[in-house]
Amino acid sequence: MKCRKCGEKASINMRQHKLALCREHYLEWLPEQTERAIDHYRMFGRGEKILVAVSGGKDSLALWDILHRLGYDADGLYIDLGIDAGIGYSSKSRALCETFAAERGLTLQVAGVEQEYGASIPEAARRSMRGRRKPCSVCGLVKRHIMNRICRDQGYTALATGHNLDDEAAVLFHNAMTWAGGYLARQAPVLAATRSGLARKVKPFCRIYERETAAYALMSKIEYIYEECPFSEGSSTLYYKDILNRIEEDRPGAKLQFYLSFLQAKEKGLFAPDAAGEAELHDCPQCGQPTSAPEKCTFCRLWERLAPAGTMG
Ligand code: Q46
Ligand code: ZN
Ligand code: ZN
Repeated sequence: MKCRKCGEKASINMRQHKLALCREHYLEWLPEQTERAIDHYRMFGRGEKILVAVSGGKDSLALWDILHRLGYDADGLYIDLGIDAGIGYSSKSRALCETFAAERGLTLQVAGVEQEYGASIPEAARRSMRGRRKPCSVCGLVKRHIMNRICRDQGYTALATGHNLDDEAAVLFHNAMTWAGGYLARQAPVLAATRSGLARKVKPFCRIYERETAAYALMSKIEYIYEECPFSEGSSTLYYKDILNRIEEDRPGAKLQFYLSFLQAKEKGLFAPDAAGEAELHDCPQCGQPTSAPEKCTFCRLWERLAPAGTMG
């Protein structure tokens, strides 16, 4: 197999694009594709202050690398969840993010959940009785809050995450199985800020296959954590990813078509947002973030419930 651009030996063959490329041309091609998505969906422009949520995995580090190479003003945010699970998951992934940033002279913000709020994610989940087996709902809540807080306090206008096509297609598959209208209406490459001070949420890799981000990370010698978060085991996302991979194997390009056709259908109004489902938002009196809860937001109430009088400051 030869590189389409230079005729040298190809390092990657992408059946879904009928395209084979050598290392050098692949490392040019993926940033070009990323930039196209950024422009096409109007994610952000030059001169904007962007925050990239990095987990230490291949997708988010490849994204940060590419935004930096494309010349965007992008800082990183690592949220230390305090997950050990016998493999030192958080400390290992944090160290990889710190090394990545230091080697490139980039700014990495680190927010430690335990240091800032008094309990790690698994502990908060256990003590709040919210998902004692799986801390994912507490984790999602806390991550969203911290990302919003840092964007608001430090003036970032866009928050970029490393979600790739496989992630997006799996979520779409899951939601389509139950025609979850509200979720389908909100799934998009760009989520506009609902309030002033909140950042727009963007997914520059939404059209990029997971295999392509992995190849980029390997070819550009990015050191990333190979293990997934131990709590992702058995998740429905992994289940749907597996099914989609089997379909893709028989019909290269099926995943991309599934996702892009969904976006087109949505543009034509197939999944109009359910006005009744859009709850009125107000600012939480404690932290100031928008919430639909009657008074304080779910995040503030979570930490209150964890602190029986006299045991925590
Ligand atoms: S939610 Fe759950 Fe993830 Fe948090 S606890 Fe791990 S698997 S990291 S995206
Ligand atoms: Zn080439
Ligand atoms: Zn609050």
